[in-house]
Amino acid sequence: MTFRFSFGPWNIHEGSDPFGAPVRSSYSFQQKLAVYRELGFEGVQFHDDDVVPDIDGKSHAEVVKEAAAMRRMLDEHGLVAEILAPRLWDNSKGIDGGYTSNNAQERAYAIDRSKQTIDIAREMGTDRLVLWLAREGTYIREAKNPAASVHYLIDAINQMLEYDPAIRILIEPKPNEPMDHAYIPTIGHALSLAYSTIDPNRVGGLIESAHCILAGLDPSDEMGYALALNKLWSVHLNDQNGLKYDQDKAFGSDNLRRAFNQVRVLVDNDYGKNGEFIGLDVKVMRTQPQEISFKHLENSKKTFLRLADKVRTYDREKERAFVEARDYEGLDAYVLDHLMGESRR
Ligand code: 3MF
Ligand code: MG
Ligand code: MG
Repeated sequence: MTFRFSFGPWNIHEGSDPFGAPVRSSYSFQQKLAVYRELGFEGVQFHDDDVVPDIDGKSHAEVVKEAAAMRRMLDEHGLVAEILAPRLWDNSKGIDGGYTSNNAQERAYAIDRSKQTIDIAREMGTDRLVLWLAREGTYIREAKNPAASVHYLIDAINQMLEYDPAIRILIEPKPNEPMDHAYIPTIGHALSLAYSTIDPNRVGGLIESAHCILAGLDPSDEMGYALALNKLWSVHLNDQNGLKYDQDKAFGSDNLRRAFNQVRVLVDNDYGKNGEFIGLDVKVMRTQPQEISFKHLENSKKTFLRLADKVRTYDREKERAFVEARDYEGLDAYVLDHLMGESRR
């Protein structure tokens, strides 16, 4: 099995956090594109305004022209666009959530901007629109009507599906941050939303490891749930040390066994057979000097490939025998030995 890897340009960043300004100077977009190939990545994940800066106020013709120019730039680098995501959370009109805002004009803006993102996706040659529902939730429960909000979300997705008969929508769930509580915290929530739309076949999910961990859930079981329903259309592999701020650590850097199980469920279920990418959503540590600030990408990819090898060489017969005897202690020890590359004396 060969894997196609992707990441978003935001994964190469200047190191600012809520408590401190940037610590590294910026790489230009061209420099970032050059890094993709060097590190063995083929897919680029985009926000709408990565492709069309200052998108508000630009005409349809301008948006399409700029998207076409970006596509040519990707072609020159031998890269493809994997996904497009409307960056609604960064806009003053999305301050209280776009699709679920109490304000009808803000809801309309969110839908219009999503349609514009679909135009960009079409021009860039991808049918995958990602909705990270960042601010679709509340800081205090009384601020919005949770049942009405679900209907607003379904209505918004329906309008996107109607707008382009070829577009597919990937919902990226996250339980909290930036909001106190999000309305679509898990893949189960995301998929029940999918089945409530006018075309469930075109609505699926993107699962980020860290978001599952923040919900107190295991990423491999969440992935298994979506895979069973043929709804896992992209992933944001990364890692997270418990229930704290969203860390986006390098894949496997916190819990190697949890990472092994994610690779296992992906490989066992033939993830990638329809061209799905192994996507990363990782942030390098703030301490890294600029010239070595790509290591988190390199390390995550290497860890994935090494774990894929561990999945390939994992002894299924042994597993079957342990399971049959219900010797889960034996199975546990075998998995640890296998991951550590040694056998127990
Ligand atoms: C959230 C996402 C992205 C964010 C990105 C930048 C598609 O987990 O994956 O949305 O924009 O993380 O902060
Ligand atoms: Mg994250
Ligand atoms: Mg993500």
